Amino acid sequence: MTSDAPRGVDAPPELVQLLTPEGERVEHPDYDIELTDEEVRSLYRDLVLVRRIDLEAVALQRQGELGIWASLLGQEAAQIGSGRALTDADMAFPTYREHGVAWCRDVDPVRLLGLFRGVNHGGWDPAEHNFHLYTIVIGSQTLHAVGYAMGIQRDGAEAATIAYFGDGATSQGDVNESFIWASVFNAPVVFFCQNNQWAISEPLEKQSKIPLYKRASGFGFPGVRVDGNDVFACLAVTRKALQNAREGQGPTLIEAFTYRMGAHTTSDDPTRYRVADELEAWKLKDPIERLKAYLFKNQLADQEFFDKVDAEADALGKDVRRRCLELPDPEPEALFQHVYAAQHSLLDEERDQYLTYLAGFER
Ligand SMILES: Cc1ncc(C[n+]2csc(CCOP(=O)(O)OP(=O)(O)O)c2C)c(N)n1
Ligand SMILES: [Mg+2]
Repeated sequence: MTSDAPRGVDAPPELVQLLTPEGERVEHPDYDIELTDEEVRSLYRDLVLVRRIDLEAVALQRQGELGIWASLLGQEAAQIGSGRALTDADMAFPTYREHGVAWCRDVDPVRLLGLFRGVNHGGWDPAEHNFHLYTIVIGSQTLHAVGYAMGIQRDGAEAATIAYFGDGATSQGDVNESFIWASVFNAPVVFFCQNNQWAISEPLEKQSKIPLYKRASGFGFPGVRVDGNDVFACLAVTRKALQNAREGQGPTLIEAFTYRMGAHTTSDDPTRYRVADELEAWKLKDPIERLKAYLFKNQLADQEFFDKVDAEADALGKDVRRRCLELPDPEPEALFQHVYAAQHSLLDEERDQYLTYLAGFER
């Protein structure tokens, strides 16, 4: 990276890329991907629809309908590419920004909104979707993913787990401990780090002196850096890492080199700590635009197709908004449910006390 280039923009030579920002298909000696035209169009549709869900959620927050929202803007390819690499049997452990992966796991977007609206504590059954609940405590889900991976390893399952986390999370003890456990127990886990260059207002250079993917070698497993705005490369690299994990070759660290184009969350104002040039430079690497250019150039899709996807996105946005506003408020006693698998006398007592207290007010 030259010193005057905006942060993270110059593609480092070791980056796995199969689709350039201009929409040109390129070869890579270690990674290739065979996709039908229909599959490529389907990836495009995924990218557009998750961006639309995200946009609607930001608008809902601005209108006071959500408490907060963590936007995935710019990270769609990293999430759809890796999410579509998973089999039904694989288990994903997300942070709070993995709306694109949730989409791939068939979690209704309104369920995500329920969490940010404060009407539930999770909103979906992880076992039903093989998609764990969102985790706000930075990095802790990597330990859960490794524990789960060690479990399925002992079951002899043909499956792997994938742990999502950010660049900032790599500085957490939990993440480093999970790397050690995964390494020495050869756990079938893929660590998928979305390096979006920022941890709220902390830039990447405050997390690491070396590229993040290189950390893996110190723990004894392979690390690879992929263009996180290239859905083909993210799919190919994650597929291979998951397959290696399922075949008993242990963990891989994937660093998806991308950029958080929005604010950290709707509570954040990135103009306070980063320059506009940086965002402008990354807009040229937009994950959706490059796939659109590829589809156009290769005559895999026409204007009618793009219009249809846009219309579908608008309808989805409307539907998500309507159903979000219709989400019922939970009963106060819901707070005490699902705390433990079995009933607990102390909780029962606390719930009764709370309900007696509430009964003292007019409702
Ligand atoms: C253990 C812990 N420490 C601090 C925080 C506050 N916090 C929330 S998000 C965040 C930054 C995370 O950055 P990164 O891992 O790069 O993920 P990104 O939000 O960029 O996707 C921090 C410090 C937290 N949630 N958990
Ligand atoms: Mg980050």
